[in-house]
Amino acid sequence: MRLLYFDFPGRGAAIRDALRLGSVPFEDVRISYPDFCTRRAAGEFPWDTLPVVELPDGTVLGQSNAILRWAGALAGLTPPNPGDALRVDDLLDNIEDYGARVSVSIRVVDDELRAQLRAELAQRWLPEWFALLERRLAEAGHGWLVGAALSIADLKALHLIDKVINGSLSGLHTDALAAFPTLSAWHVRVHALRIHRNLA
Ligand SMILES: N[C@@H](CCC(=O)N[C@@H](CS)C(=O)NCC(=O)O)C(=O)O
Repeated sequence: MRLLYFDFPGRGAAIRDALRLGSVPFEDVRISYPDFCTRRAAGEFPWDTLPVVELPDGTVLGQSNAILRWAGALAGLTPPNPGDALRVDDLLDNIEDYGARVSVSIRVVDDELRAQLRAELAQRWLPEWFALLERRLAEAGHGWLVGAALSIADLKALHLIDKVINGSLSGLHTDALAAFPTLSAWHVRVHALRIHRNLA
């Protein structure tokens, strides 16, 4: 089986993590943007976007949350009971919503508008999102976003949070989690698990 994505974390990182944590064999194919454009023009990708997964039976699919759920099922990182599986899905869609706000601020070409969008993210959207995640962690009560174990929701949230606090996006602050102690502790916990499993 092959996973096709760009050579950066983006929407690929949680899928790669899930497959690796579950010791699921896969080929981690990294595609350059020019190569993507050529292959997209040739109609190679089902939705003209990445990530894409190619299964051994020839099935080719490409929606990141669908692929992540499938990877989670193979890896044992989706909860078995329907209520918790719903909670995971709820979070995956929520993370896409906040990710879209971040993506807009990356794609925009006007510097002034970018600075304005980043200020809104830093002052409003990210603190709001972090507070919501803190509440989810408190409700779940076991140190993970859903249930009593790490799930694909933790992995997807981790990679978007890392993107907004790693200092690569101007106007967003590396200490943005400091006001959220439960989320900060979770962030350390998920990274510790990744390091322990040689993912970092
Ligand atoms: N809803 C899709 C969105 C996929 C998507 O927008 N992928 C981006 C990379 S994260 C892409 O392929 N961008 C290339 C482009 O639009 O030129 C999913 O979740 O997989």
